[in-house]
Amino acid sequence: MVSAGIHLIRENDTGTELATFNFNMPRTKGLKTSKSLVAVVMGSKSDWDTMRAAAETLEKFGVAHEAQVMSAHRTPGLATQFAANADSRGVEVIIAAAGGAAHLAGVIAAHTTLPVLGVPMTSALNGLDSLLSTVQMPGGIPVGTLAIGKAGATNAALLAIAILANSRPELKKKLRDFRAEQEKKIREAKLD
Ligand code: AIR
Repeated sequence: MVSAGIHLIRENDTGTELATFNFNMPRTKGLKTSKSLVAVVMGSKSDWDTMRAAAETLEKFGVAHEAQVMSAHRTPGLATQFAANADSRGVEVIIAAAGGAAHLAGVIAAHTTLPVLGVPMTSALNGLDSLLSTVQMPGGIPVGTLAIGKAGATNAALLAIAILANSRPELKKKLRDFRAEQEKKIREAKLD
């Protein structure tokens, strides 16, 4: 058994397929293959409460994605294997979240040329350790680092969508509509 959660939304010829696999599932066949465009990975199941916001945002935009637990320290082989295989599986953007000594995004980035977006998780040090561990990459191996916590999770998904939207006009339209709706809500906000 592994402590992992996989939440897959796939696009196929007939539309969008959603499959959610429970945590603590038996893993006997190695890495799952899928047509996910965005892969969301996180260092611990305890990060999922925050990273759910990334998955939900991708879901809202109808972007095929998957989510999985892996750790740069606790499952280093899985993290490197995942990163090395992601490109050939059709993944176009990886979102990697971790807290504390947050090395997951950096390790993933070291093993792929796909864009890697890092999300620092809150921690015993309020996420500052996670932020610095994720953002301070040596020149040559970039990690695009977002804000600490839920805002970072949501924005990582929006940034992944923006990257994908460069070659997908329908996604660009959805992003523009989202911004317009957001602006409308704020303009119409009434205070007590
Ligand atoms: N973590 C897991 N492996 C390496 C790191 N840095 C992080 C997780 C989580 C934190 O450690 O990303 O934010 C605490 O994990 P846990 O499993 O103890 O709750």
